[in-house]
Amino acid sequence: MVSVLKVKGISCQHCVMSVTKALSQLEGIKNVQVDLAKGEVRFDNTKEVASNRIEKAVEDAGYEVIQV
Ligand SMILES: [Cu+2]
Repeated sequence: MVSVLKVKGISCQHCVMSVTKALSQLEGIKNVQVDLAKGEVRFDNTKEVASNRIEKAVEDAGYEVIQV
């Protein structure tokens, strides 16, 4: 299942790396791709990881999920 999130605060390549790393560490999340211009994060959610866990990972990295 491909999921797309809108994430607030992604402003440079460093942010892209941080968010990618944070999400990639969750078991079941694969192929994380961040669109810097749109502030969109796409990934394969292979184990139907709960959205609150995904949001928490993003928030722990210092960003905010504004739309799931
Ligand atoms: Cu940045």
